[in-house]
Amino acid sequence: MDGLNFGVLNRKTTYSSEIGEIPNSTASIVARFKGKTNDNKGEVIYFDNVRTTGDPISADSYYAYMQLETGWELEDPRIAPRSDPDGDGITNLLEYAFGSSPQVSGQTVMVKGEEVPILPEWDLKRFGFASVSYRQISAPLAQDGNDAKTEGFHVQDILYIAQISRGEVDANGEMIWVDGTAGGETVFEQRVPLQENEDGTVQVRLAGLRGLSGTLETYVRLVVRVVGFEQVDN
Ligand SMILES: [Ca+2]
Repeated sequence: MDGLNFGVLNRKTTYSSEIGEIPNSTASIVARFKGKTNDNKGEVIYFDNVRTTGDPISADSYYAYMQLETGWELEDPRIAPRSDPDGDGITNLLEYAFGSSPQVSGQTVMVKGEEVPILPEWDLKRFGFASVSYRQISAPLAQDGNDAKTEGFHVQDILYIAQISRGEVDANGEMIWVDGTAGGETVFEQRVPLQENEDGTVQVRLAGLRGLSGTLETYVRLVVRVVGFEQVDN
């Protein structure tokens, strides 16, 4: 980043700087931005839209996955998390989370010679216990999210949380969803080991801990959330 010249920033200014070749052994890069003010009256310097560009070498985050899979540039509107450029009804974010291609239209993928659904499959067991089977990125779990009961699963920059709702709504009319995070009621647990799908995903099977009510309507869902950056539509 040497040579980056900020100067006086009373106007919108764009700077770019080449870091140069990064050794293959590099695990992380720290870029430090420093600015000097001209007075001591508490002048504030803002950094906005800081972006690194380059070709990722492994798909360990949403944009790295998208760039490796498609070759699209970050400016390309097709790369946005909510876009569905292959028109199969599965947004790019979900294609990434469930390990399918954002460029191949379809609701299923081949796993060990069998066609399996890309989206989560819900099932209702005896006594109204819901269970879910879904594809999850095959990578080490983050330290802060490794228990389906309490935290959901945190893999790379994706958080997977199974929830139920009993149809109750809050003051704003929004449906109230329950999960075990933040000390909430535990509603699902993992009873069987993760199973390798051998296509970059593992199959996760969670069992419901609360029977669905016989009189009230009960809903289930799997929340998939990117952590570490706010979702932005291009
Ligand atoms: Ca799609």
